[in-house]
Amino acid sequence: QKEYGIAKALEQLGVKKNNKGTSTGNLWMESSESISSISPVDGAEIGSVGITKREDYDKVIEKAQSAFQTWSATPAPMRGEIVRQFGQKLRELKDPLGRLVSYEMGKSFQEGLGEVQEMIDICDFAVGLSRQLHGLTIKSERPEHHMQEQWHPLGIVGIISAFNFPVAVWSWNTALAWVAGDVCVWKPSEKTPLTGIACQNIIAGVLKDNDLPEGISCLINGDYKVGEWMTNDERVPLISATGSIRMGRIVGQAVAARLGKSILELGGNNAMIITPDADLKISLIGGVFGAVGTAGQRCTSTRRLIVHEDIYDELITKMKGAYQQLKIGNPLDEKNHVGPLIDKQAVEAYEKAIEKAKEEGGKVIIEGGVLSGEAYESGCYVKPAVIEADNSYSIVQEETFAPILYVMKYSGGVDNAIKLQNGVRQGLSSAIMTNNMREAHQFLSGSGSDCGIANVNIGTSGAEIGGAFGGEKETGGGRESGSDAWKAYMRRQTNTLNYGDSLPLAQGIKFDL
Ligand code: UN1
Repeated sequence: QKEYGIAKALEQLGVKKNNKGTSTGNLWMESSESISSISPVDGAEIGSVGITKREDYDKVIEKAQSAFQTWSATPAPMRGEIVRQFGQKLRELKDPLGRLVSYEMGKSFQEGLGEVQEMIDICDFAVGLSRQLHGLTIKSERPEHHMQEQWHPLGIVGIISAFNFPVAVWSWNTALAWVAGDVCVWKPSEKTPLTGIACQNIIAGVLKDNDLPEGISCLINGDYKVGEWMTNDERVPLISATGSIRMGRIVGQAVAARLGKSILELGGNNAMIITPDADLKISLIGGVFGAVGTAGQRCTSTRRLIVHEDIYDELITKMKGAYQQLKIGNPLDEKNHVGPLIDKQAVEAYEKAIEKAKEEGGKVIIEGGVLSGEAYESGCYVKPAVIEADNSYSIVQEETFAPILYVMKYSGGVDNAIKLQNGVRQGLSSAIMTNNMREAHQFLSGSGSDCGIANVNIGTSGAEIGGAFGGEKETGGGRESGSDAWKAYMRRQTNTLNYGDSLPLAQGIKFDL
């Protein structure tokens, strides 16, 4: 079997067979227990990573606290320079890191490279931002007074990330947090721990080259219990968590109980509306990529297609043709479109969801199924499925992280389609395909899509880093990445300054002694 350059990639990234899993910059701590990383591509064990011990977690937090003293006092543009150097290293290591992402997570090599590109892009964004952490000046109601707003570093940012974007989501958080003057402690998904080691090695090298203190970038590993140490820890003022709604509910409540801050980026149930005025060619590409890209394991994956009855049959025929052309197999082989699911548990969830959809009355349009035999030995490869379903089915209301697309018809005006699209508990991404200006604007209006992301003539997945990323309702409300998402990583301070020699009180209150 071809090796696809994995051994060389691991070497270039400094990832060993057995890795210590707890680190503050360049300092790595021993552990007795470990997590092994199994590739869904071929079922092979790629390597292992040590699980963080409680006492080492405390050491990590102490190192982070002490690094924060130095880092927060470093001018923001100089912090930006460190992020620039990190981005430069990512450019140099784009191929091996993209390859490891593909091999450990299972997404196509192209998408692995795309993920590293997102890291590079957010670094560039953050470097510019490091000179633009602007506050407002505000006119005071009092004579000889100035008012202004300043943004100050927060402290330690705890990052809990998911397997599906094992490196990009971390970098969206860290690149902003670092220029903001914060230090970061990262718990990657236990399903993709080796990409975590690779990233920590890269930033640790940059910190060492610049003689910066241990603790600006820390790594911890383990399951939810290790994550819980952070969510319950008052020394960590902000937790940024990406993952399931179930996880987000637990994390959000724990952080709120200690009145900490959180950024939650949870599940989506993203729909694409296709109206009679849609360009069917781009609708098809956008819809199919959205549903099967990353094997349906993006938060932004297209789960539902809401199609006008007038074009329904034509679209379904075209979908059948497109799905027939999909090549499923080793994601490192560039001729394949669809790689494996992350593990066998995910395969089970996929099978159960299809069963459930059938039980509830769903009509299979494109048959799914688990693939076996040569090239599918890992047991994680499945066929993308399309099921005609009703929006009210309980399974349609849930996010199944797999390539299952539910299609449904609408009739009448676009408001009927928007009602269906909004008729779920999640609110991450949404799309309308139309050349009708009225429909497009209605979709983007306040009574249109209720999602954090709403696109016209573009699919639901593949957002650029320049915009704020996140969603409403059970998606958790957090925003990461571009626009002014940086503000969540800083604390706002309002300053009122009196340069006169009397003390007028606000609201005209008189108080003379
Ligand atoms: C995710 O699935 O958690 O918009 C992130 C997209 C990617 C990021 C997805 N840029 O699909």
